Amino acid sequence: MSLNAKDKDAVRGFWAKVSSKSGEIGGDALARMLVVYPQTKTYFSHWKDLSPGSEQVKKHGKTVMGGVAEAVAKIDDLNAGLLNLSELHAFTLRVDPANFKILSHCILVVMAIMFPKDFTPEVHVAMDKFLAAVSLALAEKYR
Ligand code: HNI
Repeated sequence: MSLNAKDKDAVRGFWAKVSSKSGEIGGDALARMLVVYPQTKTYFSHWKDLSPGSEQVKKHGKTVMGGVAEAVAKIDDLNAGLLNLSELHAFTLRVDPANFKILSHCILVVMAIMFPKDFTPEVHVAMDKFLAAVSLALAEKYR
């Protein structure tokens, strides 16, 4: 299930097209996660407003996509590249890794909506594999 050279090219190419909108992608994806999978709200109970479009949702959406940008840059060694983020999510935030799959799904949905032309089946499968690899790398430090 690892990314081959063609997948990596597809991820880099698609990211180059969409990265200037990554804040919006992240905000929408996070908002969908919180609405469609309300069990994910527990991790953000310290926020004032968890509704779609709130300042905190928008800001954190941007932050998360900063992590995705870092992952694109470190696509050849995600475990090393995402080590700090993995430690943070495992030991400090204690996010159940099942939620990485949920957020990845929401990111894919938003990318497909925002970029219907560029989100070809080839890009779809490459981004799906990439986000699965990112999720695996984020869960790397759990045990
Ligand atoms: Ni996540 C903080 C990246 C999935 C809950 N998260 C971050 C930060 C980044 C980040 C970057 C900020 C780190 C820092 O402050 O140094 N998170 C990512 C990425 C993914 C992801 C790239 C997957 C694609 N995080 C998730 C999921 C959850 C989650 C699925 C829970 C459902 N993350 C958090 C929480 C914080 C967080 C909670 C702290 C936010 C805050 O405001 O306290």
